[in-house]
Formats: sequence, C-alpha cells, structure tokens
Amino acid sequence: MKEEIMKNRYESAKAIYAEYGVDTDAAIARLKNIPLTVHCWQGDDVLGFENNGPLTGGIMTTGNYPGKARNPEELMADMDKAFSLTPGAKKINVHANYAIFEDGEQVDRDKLEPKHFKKWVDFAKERGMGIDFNPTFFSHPMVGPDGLTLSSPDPKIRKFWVDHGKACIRISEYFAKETGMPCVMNIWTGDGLKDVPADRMGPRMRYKQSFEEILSEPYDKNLVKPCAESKFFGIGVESYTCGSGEFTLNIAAMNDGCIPLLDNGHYHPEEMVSDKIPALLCFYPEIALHITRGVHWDSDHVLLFDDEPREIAKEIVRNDATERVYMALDFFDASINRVVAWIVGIRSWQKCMLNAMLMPHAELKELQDTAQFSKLMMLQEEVKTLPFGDIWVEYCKQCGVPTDKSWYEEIEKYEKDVLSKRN
Ligand code: RNT
Ligand code: ZN
Repeated sequence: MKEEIMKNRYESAKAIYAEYGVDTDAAIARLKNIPLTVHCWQGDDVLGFENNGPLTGGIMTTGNYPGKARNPEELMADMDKAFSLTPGAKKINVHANYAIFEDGEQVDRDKLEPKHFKKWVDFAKERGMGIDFNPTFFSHPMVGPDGLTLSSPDPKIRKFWVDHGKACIRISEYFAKETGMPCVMNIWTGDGLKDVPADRMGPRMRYKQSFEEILSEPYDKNLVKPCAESKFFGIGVESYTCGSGEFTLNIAAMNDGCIPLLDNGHYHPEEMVSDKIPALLCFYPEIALHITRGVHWDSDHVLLFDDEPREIAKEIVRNDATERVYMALDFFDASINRVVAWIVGIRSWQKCMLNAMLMPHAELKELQDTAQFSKLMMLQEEVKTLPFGDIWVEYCKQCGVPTDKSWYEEIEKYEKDVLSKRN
C-alpha cells in the first residue's frame, strides 16, 4: 500500500517538476555519484587514538552524551552505521591523530608513516571510498606555551610541525595511490592569541615559511590536493588568528597546487561562503569546503537543511562546479547521539544538493540577464514549494537507504545494543 502511494507520489512530483523544465530522474542519477567527504571525528569528539589528553587548539566539543567511540573498531563500526542509513557516494576524512599503532609501537606526529594508516586504507578500499586527510596541529605537547605551532618563534617547535606536515603529504599520497582517488589534505592550525598582539606580522611570516617548507615535500599534484583553511577566531584565541581569511587565500594563490578551504563556521556571521564560492571559482581551478553550522561562534553544530547550506549547494550546482569543489562535513557535537549527528548532517547535505539540482537554473539566469526581476523573484519563490520531499524519498529509495524517519529506530536499537555498553 505504502509502496504504491509513494510510487504515485514520485510520478506526479516528477510531472510537476517537468513543468518547470526540471528532469528529476537526471538529478537523482547525477547526485548519486557526487562524493561527500565524511569526517571521522564526529564519532569521538575529535580525540583520536593517541591518548594525548583533551582537545585543544581553539576548538571544543560540549556535552557528554554516552557512547562515544573509544578505539578504531568502534569508530569504524559507528561510521558504517551512519553510512548504511544515508544516501550518496562518500569519502572518509581522517585526522593524523587517528593513526592506528600496532604491537605497542607509537611514534610522534613528525614521524608518522603510511603504515600507521593502513587500517584506514583497508576500511576505505573495502567500501570503495577515497580518503581525505588532515595533519593535526592541536591537542599535543609540542604546541608551544604561546599556543603556536607552524607560526612558533621557537625553531624546534616550528620544525616539529613542519615535519608533521611533510609526513602527512607522504601519507596523503599513499592514500591516493591505494584508493585510486585524490587525497585532499587540509592544513588548519589554531595558531593565534587570546589577547592584543604585540606583533601580528611575525607569526604570519613564520606561518608562511612553514607552509612553503611543507609544500616543498615532493608530491604528485594529481594525487595530493593540499589546502589552507582560514579562521576568524577560536576559543582562547579571540584576539588574533594567524591563518586569517586574507592570509590563507594568499597562501593558496601563491603556492601552485594549493587550494583554499572555506569552512562556513569561520567567518563573520554576515559573511556568506555561498557568495565566496563563485568569487573564488573565477580564479581557482579547485576549491574545498568544510560544511558546518555555526551558531554565533564557530560552534560546529550538526548541519541542517538550512538556508545557507542550500545556497552553498546552489552555487556549486549552477556553476557546474561539482568537480571543482571538494565538499566535506565538519562538525562535532558531543551532546547528542553521535551517530545521529552524522546521519542528520549527511542527509541534510544530500538534501541541499538535491534541492539545488531541482531548480531551473538556466531559466533563472536568463531572467536575471534580461532584467526580468519580477518574474525572477516569482519563480525563485514558486520553486521553493514544489514537492521536493517526494523526490528525496525516491532518491533515498534508489540508494537503498531509509526514505523517512524510520532510520531512527535502527539507531535506537544500536544505542541499546552497542553504544550504551561503552563506558
Ligand atoms: C577548526 C577547523 C578544523 C577542525 C578539524 C577537526 O575550527 O574547522 O577544520 O574542525 O580539523
Ligand atoms: Zn573546518
């Protein structure tokens, strides 16, 4: 009965969209193959496997909902659970502090090698996924007493972190070779100052030099995609951020092969990443995103099907840039079931992309270019209430994942059988 109703709903929704010149079958087919990078760090509050102590570096998780993953097996099982209940192609995003050491061996971050990530490669390959990677410049004793890493005035500290960055380039290349998919390697540091700086340029000059040293490590530009992620401010570093917007954008501009990475939680609340994307696409062959939900400050709340991510998706789709924009999720909420957080975030981005693919972009652009602004406003409003939900259901169905809220029952069961047994 339900099957029959839903089938009819898709057919009638498809006919309604066709009246607007939108091919829903084509949108569904296209979206299935656009990969979304899913971060491993939602599963354990960004702690990783080194047992180095608390999360530092200007970022923070709040909440202590039970059931966080305590080891690689649990984290991977939780990711699998999330993948099984979400549509679309995926890559995984691993941070260097998620190295998996075996037989009691543990090396420091400047000495990391591909073999310390072999289990992640096995995990990705078994699922036909690529891997993106992030050096970890936080939560570590070699973060200087001033909180600085790549911009540290202490040559020993700076060298340690440069060596870490270089090691991560080698590991990224290994990921790409093993999985057959390029590895986006994102450099973000929490380097900055809590209070009024006496020198704003010095740390940035050292940061610049460190970037150049890291990028001097030989690598294949088709395989490794180094990125520079900017930030506005962080917790405990409210007064000054070395890797500001202008700084990282120019790092990317001045270093061949380096890509700017925009995290939409990292700007002034009235600055929109959706507007920055087309600006950058005028100049950069490729850009990268961390998709999140900022609430007042860089809060990293779970992504929802909200206005700004919808607008971001539109910019990617209508500029035909799905192969030029690397899309990755970045949020960490410890106050709710962490697997639910992943699932809601992944499903939300998939909705944003599907929504963007169900718009008559050519016609809308034409209205703008011919100054038909009344009609443009009318049409942009009308498409908002087309039967999007019915296309979403069909998309989930074709991807073999739950089409509605029923996925939550699976998580309730998982919480009861698995998560609640973790202390
Ligand atoms: C922090 C940055 C960064 C981190 C991850 C864990 O503000 O967004 O991308 O979230 O490296
Ligand atoms: Zn980020």
